[in-house]
Amino acid sequence: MNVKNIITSLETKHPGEKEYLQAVHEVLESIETIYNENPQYEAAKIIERLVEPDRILTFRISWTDDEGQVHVNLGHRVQFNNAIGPYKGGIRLHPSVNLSILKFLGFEQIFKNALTTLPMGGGKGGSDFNPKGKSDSEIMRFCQAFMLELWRVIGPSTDVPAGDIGTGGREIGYMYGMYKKLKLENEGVFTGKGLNWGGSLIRPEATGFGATYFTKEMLKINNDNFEGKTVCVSGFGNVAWGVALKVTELGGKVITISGPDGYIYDEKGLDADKIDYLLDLRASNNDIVKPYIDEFPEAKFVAGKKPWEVKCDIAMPSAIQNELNGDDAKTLIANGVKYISEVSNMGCTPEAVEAFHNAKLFFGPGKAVNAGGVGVSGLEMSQNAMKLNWTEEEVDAKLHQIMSSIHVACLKYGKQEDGYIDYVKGANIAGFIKVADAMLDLGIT
Ligand code: 2IT
Repeated sequence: MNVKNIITSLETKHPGEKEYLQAVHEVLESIETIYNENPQYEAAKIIERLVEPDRILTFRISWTDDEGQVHVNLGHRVQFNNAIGPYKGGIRLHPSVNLSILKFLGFEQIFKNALTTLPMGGGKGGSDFNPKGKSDSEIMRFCQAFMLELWRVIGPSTDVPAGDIGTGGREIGYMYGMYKKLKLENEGVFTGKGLNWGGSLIRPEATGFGATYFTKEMLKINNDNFEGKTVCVSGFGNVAWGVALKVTELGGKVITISGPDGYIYDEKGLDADKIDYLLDLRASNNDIVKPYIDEFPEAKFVAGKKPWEVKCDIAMPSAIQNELNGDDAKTLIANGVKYISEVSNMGCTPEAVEAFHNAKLFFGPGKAVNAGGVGVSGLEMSQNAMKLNWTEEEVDAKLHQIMSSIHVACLKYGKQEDGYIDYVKGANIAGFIKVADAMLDLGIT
């Protein structure tokens, strides 16, 4: 394999799909050596088959707002690879959504899902619909219209969607309600369901909790822990909330959160009351963080900026792709950051990752760090298939197990000769080998 040639040919075939090309480039760079050492991969054209989705469904969604105005959005489902299990991945509802973003997310999902140890392939879907500021009934009408197309291509053994940015428990409810109406089955396609109708305990917290468990492992191999560490978190959605809860519980001090309006710096750190307040703020369907300082005047609001200028021991980007760039990385490094746990999917730009690697810092990539979310989705599927529910303790213990096994896999394939752990390489190689070997076993399809 020649990475440059493959990327050049993909650029010609898919011009302008920059996030997708970025994600593919990162994985190919990591696996190049191992790929070329194993000629059976090249012989079966594993890379050429892996970088193109199995199929993509694109569809129009028409819905009516509360004033009777008609709106049209675009929806997609990228079914990327199902070598090791049904396509699995969330649905993103955000005005920035386009095919490049969903293809990058679907591609990442293949390796992430392989790392969980559970039998799940990779997929992703979404729409450029903006849920912010919409009424409950507008959200319901949109979700139902979205499902009128999507239901045909999903199913418990085919493709199992879930939440992502803009899609939480409420949206999953409306989508799953319509799916059941159309399909006349109740086998639990969709994860992130409500507890009363097939959901799993710990699923809402799973991404943030899992990310914190993974970071705990990164600290542990350095004989370190969260106690007294300052942690900069971005975002304040479902994922950032889970991170804040668990980091605080483990003795870390979460000193920032952020929204599109800017960031909050709370020197004292978040506590249970502040985290509860954040939940209410989010539930008010408003993604701005400034109101926090009205409630907790000792904190500061910094308008229009990201929190990476704040001095911290650990940085945990938990908002959206490419939210931490090369300059941010330099600032964090100059301020003495020691660990970077990428909780968002591809939250750091390639320049940022390179800067962290050059400084020999511990950088956990999203597909390892945030795999707890889809990991517990896999556990939700297991519970649905067995038609029983595990307790909170059982699910949390399994989540722990999943995250530490991902950490072990990263060490196995990421440990360099000088002892430095390249978690990016580790995660990419471990995920790739599992999927590639499955593809070899399954023949040319
Ligand atoms: O990025 C992700 O891993 C998710 N949004 C969760 C996917 C899932 O199927 O639970």
